[in-house]
Amino acid sequence: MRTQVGIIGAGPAGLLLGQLLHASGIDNVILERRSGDYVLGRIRAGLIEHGTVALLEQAGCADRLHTEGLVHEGIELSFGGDRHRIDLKAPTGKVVTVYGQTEITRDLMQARAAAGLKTVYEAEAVTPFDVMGRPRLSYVEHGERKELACDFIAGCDGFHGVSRQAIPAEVLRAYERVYPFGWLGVMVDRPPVSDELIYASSPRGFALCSMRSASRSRLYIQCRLDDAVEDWPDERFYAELALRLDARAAANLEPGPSIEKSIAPLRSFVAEPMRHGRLFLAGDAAHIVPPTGAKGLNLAASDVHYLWRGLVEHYQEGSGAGLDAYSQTALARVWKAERFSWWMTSTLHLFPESSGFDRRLQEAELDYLMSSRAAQTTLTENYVGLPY
Ligand code: RFL
Ligand code: PHB
Repeated sequence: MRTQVGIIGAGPAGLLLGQLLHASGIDNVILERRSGDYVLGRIRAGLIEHGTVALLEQAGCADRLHTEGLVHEGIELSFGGDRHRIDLKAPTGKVVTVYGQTEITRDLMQARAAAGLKTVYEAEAVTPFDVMGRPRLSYVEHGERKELACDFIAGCDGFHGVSRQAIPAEVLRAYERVYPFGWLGVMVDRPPVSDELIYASSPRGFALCSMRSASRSRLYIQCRLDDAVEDWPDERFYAELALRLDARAAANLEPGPSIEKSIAPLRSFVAEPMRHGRLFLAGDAAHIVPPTGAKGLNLAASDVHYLWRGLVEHYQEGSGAGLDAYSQTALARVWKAERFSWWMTSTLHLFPESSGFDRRLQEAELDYLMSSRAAQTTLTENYVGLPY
């Protein structure tokens, strides 16, 4: 089998790249380790930048997002017993959209199926070969060993994928910070606590009240790294969440039976470079951010934007300039999102080892934020998404 671009991974990065390439007349095949249902069952991101929305439009996959997505013009910060609104639209002219990663994935999968593009689900032992010469992907399908020859390989296989490992250790540099806590997330069919997202910083730790629709909430609390989901029956979760919110938000919280509950550790990670020969990394395969800034999926989308434009330049104009600049261009934006996500995490969470001095600094940071237009502009222009 032969294709122009062999894509590893059918998460949002791989599926979006596939649709954009198809829209530009570039042939591609996706190899995915899991089943389609498994991929759709992973509950993750919920907040989409305007740039990501524009890419989904260009891919022809934004119709449902525009009817069902919730447009938000602000966020709320809860600390010191009060709630404070930060307007996103006034300083930036931009808004964000609440639309689940599961729904984006579903829309992209349906469009891919409708276009008749090839996706091999449950592809085992996917391995890139000869990425400096004539790239190939070997894999096992239904017990049979197969090979896909391609011009380029896009490694969109997430943090635990194989493509980053195909870059030799002497070439790859990794930068990492692991945070001493995780997020416990609960999905529940109850209306949102507020019309906008509430990011709460409290002496008991961080909490976030997000949503998926007018009748479905997505709620998170900071938890210990050694906590297990079984340690957090629903009653304990809601009691702890209420203690971390201002009184008005706590009064609005409607407990209900959780329909999903999971724990995610928090990590910052960047691998450089994002290109090795004809192999290009995109999304979580190259970098991870803690979810506090809502940047992970949106960074995957901006990588895909640069890679898509580079591949279009190569095939339509015979120029390698975009592909040659890919790693540097993508990393410049990645590091700014890393900085912002680290800052949001550091400002809002309770660090087990923090001193009284550290906590006073956090309070001063939040106080400054609410009293300074400049500080709010810095937050908002990063939160709505820096330009591509
Ligand atoms: P994914 O989604 O991990 O997809 C990678 C795909 O590759 C497959 N794969 C392989 N396929 C073949 N062979 C192999 N050897 C393979 N190894 C792996 C996997 O099965 C999978 O299908 O990476 P991608 O596409 O780069 O997308 C990244 C996003 O999923 C991620 O950044 C976001 O979910 C992060 N994130 C958020 N991002 C936002 O922009 N806004 C948010 O509000 C937001 N909230 C979140 C989040 C992540 C969270 N968790 C659980 C980490 C909230 C949470 C709690
Ligand atoms: C979510 O809705 O899952 C979500 C929203 C904002 C974040 C993180 C997660 O910062």
